[in-house]
Amino acid sequence: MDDTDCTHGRFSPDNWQFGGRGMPQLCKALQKIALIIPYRNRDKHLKTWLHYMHPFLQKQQGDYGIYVVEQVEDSTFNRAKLMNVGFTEASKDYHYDCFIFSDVDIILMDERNLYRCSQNPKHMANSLDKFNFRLPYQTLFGGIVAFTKEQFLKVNGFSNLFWGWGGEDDELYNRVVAAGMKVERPNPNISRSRVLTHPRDPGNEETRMSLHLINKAAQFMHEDGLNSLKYEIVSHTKHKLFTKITVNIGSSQQ
Ligand code: UDH
Ligand code: MN
Repeated sequence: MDDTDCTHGRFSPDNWQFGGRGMPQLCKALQKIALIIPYRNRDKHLKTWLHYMHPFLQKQQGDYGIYVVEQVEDSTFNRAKLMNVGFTEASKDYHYDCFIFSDVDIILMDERNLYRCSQNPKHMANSLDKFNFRLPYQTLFGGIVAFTKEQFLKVNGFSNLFWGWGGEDDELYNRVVAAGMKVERPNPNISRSRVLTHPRDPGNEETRMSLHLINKAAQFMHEDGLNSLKYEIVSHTKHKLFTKITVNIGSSQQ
């Protein structure tokens, strides 16, 4: 996949729709990209992210939509399950064929780093300022990952069972390997990114509860994921710069 048909187009402000959808005017993008952001109570980060990333995506001639998936209050945060909801709901909106799952607090620094999917699932947060632009460990798969629809279906999405901070990204890495794919990464000189600093959020404490599942990815991936996902939509609103999906995903007690 490449975007050579879309590098000379121009992005026009007319080609803009509510719900955070943008598309180039004078060319046809090869990939239709949904950006999925797991979210709760990070208004300042979201504003910053939108401020930097819309122009970034437009300069890259992206045909894209931004989905902020908000977990309703009062249960422990579940980043991975929100990603699965985002994938499922965005797929009902438009024929997206590339899904980029992104934390709200990572801003790419170099426009050559294409927000696009590749032949293999792609880990895009491999060069963060907070880690001195180095990969802290070889199997790191957190922050931002890009999957084609086919790749994401092949791993049955994320596990739904990781409540609280940590582990869901390592489990997804193991799914990718178990499905016979490998992880790609952009050149770290190009993928340099800035991380907005913050303390740990209440309701997202580090958990060891589900960590035993990481090594069982191959065993459970076909029964835990997109095909076992349950949720209730609380609201689905198209704002100017993003589509916000507020969702009740239950709690670890259920
Ligand atoms: N998120 C929210 N709200 C929350 C928790 C998480 O929106 O209450 C989302 C958000 O998109 C965030 C992502 O989930 O970027 C990942 O969560 P995180 O940013 O808390 O994870 P990270 O690994 O931080 O960046 C861990 C805690 C940092 C403590 C640092 C103390 N120096
Ligand atoms: Mn963070």
